[in-house]
Amino acid sequence: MTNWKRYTITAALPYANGSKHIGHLAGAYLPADTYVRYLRAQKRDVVFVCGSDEHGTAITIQAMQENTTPRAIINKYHVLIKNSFEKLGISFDIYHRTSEPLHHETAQEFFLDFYNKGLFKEVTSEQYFDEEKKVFLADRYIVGTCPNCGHDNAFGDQCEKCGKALSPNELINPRSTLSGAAPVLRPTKHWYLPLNEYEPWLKQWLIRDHAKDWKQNAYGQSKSWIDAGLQPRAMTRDGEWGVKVPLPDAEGKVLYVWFDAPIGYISATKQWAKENNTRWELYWKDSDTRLVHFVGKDNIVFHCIIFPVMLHMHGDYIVPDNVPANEFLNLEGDKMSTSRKWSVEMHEYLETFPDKVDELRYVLTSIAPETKDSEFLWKDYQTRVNSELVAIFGNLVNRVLVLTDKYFEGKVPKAGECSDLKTYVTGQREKISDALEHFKFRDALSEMMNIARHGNKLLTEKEPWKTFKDNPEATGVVLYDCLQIITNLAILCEPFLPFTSQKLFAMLNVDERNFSWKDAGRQDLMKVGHQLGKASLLYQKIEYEAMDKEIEKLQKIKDQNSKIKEEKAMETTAEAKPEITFDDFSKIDIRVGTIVAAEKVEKADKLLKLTVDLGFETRTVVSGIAEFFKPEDIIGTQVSVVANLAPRKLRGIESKGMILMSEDKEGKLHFVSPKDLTDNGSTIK
Ligand code: B3M
Ligand code: ZN
Repeated sequence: MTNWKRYTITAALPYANGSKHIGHLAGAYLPADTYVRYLRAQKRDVVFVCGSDEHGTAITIQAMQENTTPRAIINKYHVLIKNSFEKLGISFDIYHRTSEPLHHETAQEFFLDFYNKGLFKEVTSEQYFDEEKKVFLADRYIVGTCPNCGHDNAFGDQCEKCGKALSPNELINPRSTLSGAAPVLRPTKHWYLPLNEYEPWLKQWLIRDHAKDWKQNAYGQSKSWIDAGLQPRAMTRDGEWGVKVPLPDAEGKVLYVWFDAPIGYISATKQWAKENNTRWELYWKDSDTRLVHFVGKDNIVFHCIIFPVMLHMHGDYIVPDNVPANEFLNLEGDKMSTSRKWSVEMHEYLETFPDKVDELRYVLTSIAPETKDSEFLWKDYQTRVNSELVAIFGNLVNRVLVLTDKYFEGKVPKAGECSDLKTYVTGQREKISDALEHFKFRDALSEMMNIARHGNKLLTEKEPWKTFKDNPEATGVVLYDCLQIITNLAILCEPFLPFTSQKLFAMLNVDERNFSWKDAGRQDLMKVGHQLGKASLLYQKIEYEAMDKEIEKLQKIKDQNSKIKEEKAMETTAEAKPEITFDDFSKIDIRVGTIVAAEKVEKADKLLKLTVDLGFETRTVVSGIAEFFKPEDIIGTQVSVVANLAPRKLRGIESKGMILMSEDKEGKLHFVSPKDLTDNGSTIK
């Protein structure tokens, strides 16, 4: 169906426990905003909702760790994130909060609806409880020894060392990450959503009806979940922070954050409807409404399986017609991560480049991770701004306005007889519309830019500045056409570049409200004789220095992160490792060598730089043993060296090989040496 009467557009509710980066922006908020602006430009009936996701174990734990309250955390980040979105031109109709009473009521109403219909499964099971902190522990907050590989910091849901999926009661010697104490098992009751019972419905709705119109990631991920068989999933948690379970015997229980958060879209719509004197039900319960969820790929199952099942179970609601999920945006060769500081946070970008919002929107749409992960590189950002926005779009607008000012005192000159521009621009409008309808934002943007390219080509070919002396009318005809082109651009660029569009309309001295999407293509948008406004540059070039600064900032973070990693790698742990084959073992070339020189590495407490005679050659080896040995005491010691270890740089020194050490219970290191003196270079096997 394409004749939708109205649209409910959602963008994933950001967790209000930290700032958000440009990867989040590119993943959900920017494409959602572009789509919504496109719908509004056609005067379609649309509501665009978002808000803070303010519950969840993560926020509770963070508050505990930072010695503050969940409330303090969410109040801080709600404002920060909301302001950043506003400045970035993300035009939500409402930015709500899941801590609002209206949301709590709405989420509880859903819960009670299912409860009263007897749809939940009540299950009592034993779960780990931290007696010191008085909380039940989510799987991630329990660590212990992996039963599979012996790693002694395996998480309750997975061992990161051997990759095995675990449940907390499989861990040997479990400990709480909150208090360090051994948790105890306690029985606790929860309410489960029997997802398995909705498999037939999901198969029909998703696998049969949406195989063609959904993006591969959303469809593929959901299908493989369904194919693997669905399990009942607990919709409640033990805890204080969240929406209270609205039952008399549910003291100390709250709704699971992924139960209440998507309902946040509904409560946001309710609040908006209240403020705008309309009925929220039209946007959630009328089958003529198109519901679309914009999310990143990590949110797919919640929006394609769990929430649709909830809407379906309730019965009165529509289900999403599409979930245009994006992949991830990486940064300069690495996964973006706020906690590792490897990111460009939205508010940081705005602080550094406050007047370059459309520039960011442009670049992020050009490289949008629509079908696979993509990469943000500062140099690429600069190139795209300078050689596309400045050199193509900005340059066209500037030339046209300056020339019109020069030859016609800024008044729209007379038109020529006929021009085939109308067909061209109308065609482009249709291409852009079609791409946007199919959530192909990159394609849509590049078709928009083609119009600007077309305008530049016209100017270059016709050279109106050359004809003016002998044939001013010819000059006028070209400029007339170009003025129509840039007016069309002002309309068609708006979904992508709203600030540019506004500025351009002001330079053209017209009210943008007089134009809608369907006007694009017309060649009489600028009337003959109309007085244009004052021209100014749409964009400024980005200088190399600004980019170097950003790259340097990241380099510093990279150095810090690798230092932390290095130090971690130096900490030897006493754990059993998984079995290896004889072939694996025989790949290691262990040799006897003698330390012939040793010195401390500057500014590194743990490192010694050793020169080791291996018989066949003398090598430099950097070793993390400085806490245990004085350089002068170890010269002449025969040691075992892993001789074929790939060289690596430690504090700028290339280390070729590794000295074998044994670590005792106190963590003290001892050389592993041959019992009797032997030849340097002897193999150990
Ligand atoms: N807050 C997860 C996230 O930020 C979550 C989205 C909720 S959408 C209903 O990735
Ligand atoms: Zn393991």
